[in-house]
Amino acid sequence: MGFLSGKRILVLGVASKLSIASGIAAAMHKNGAELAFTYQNEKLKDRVIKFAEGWGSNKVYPCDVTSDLQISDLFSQLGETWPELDGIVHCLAYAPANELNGNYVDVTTREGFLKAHEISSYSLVALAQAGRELMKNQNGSLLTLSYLGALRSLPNYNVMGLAKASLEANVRYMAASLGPEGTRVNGISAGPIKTLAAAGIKSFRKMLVHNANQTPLRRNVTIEEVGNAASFLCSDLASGITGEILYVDGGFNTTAMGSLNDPL
Ligand code: NAD
Ligand code: 0WE
Repeated sequence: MGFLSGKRILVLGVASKLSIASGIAAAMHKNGAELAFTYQNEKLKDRVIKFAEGWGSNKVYPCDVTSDLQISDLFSQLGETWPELDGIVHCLAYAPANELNGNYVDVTTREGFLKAHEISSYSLVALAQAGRELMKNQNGSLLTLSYLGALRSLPNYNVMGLAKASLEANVRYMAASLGPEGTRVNGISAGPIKTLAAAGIKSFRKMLVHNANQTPLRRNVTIEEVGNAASFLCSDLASGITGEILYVDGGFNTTAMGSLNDPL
């Protein structure tokens, strides 16, 4: 009997075994949750079906969050076998690659700004609306993934930082909206982790080394560690927590000067 047993949780954002969503799914499965999954496009379908199997699930649905139709179909299909839903894990983001490289003011476009905000922030409230009836009055919770670039500037994160700032405000406004019907809304701000989304980023390896050296724990965090915190936030152990951003970053955000013992 795990602390998530009896909980039915929908996980969006599995793309590979390295995905933060995969770390979350593995931890939630271990702690007894029943899981369902979505995939962004046909290219990812078979892979996500295979991963889902490994976590004891045959519930796998398409959902590109830029499509209102796919979002509404997702919850009507899910509702056929799960009349109640206890959690939604939103583990996705996107900005055009060419806007995540270079001087922010130089590289940002209207189109890229809108796309980044649509996929990375608006989608959270869109999913909450569509899933609202299934989640009502059962102490369910929504969880999203953010990054410190929401609050502080750093090289190249650029328009994603603005989208994460919007996402974090979304968490607070949604917590206020959905609190009266018992639904909690939280975020995890994770330290940098090598995933597919990180693979395309110039100098990501260098950032990982710098980050580890400047972090109180002197290392980067893992998707397992994010998974454990996510499991807690979506469980009844966190029944008093909503509107919160929980840092799983080895303490990086709490320091002002990092470490002076930088071997770089
Ligand atoms: P990932 O590449 O494994 O996952 C990103 C996911 O976003 C993929 O599954 C992709 O299919 C999905 N996605 C993109 N556009 C979509 C759309 N239109 N519709 C549906 N899905 C879409 O990378 P990840 O690092 O695991 O990212 C997951 C989340 O974690 C993101 O919100 C990211 O910002 C956040 N995050 C990542 C890090 C890091 O360093 N990797 C740190 C903090 C927060
Ligand atoms: O949120 C993220 C990455 C999100 C992301 C990644 C990509 C790469 C591929 C969003 N959109 C895209 N679009 C693509 O085409 N992180 C927290 C990881 C990350 O990304 C960075 C970072 C860190 C940390 C980009 C620049 C600087 C730092």
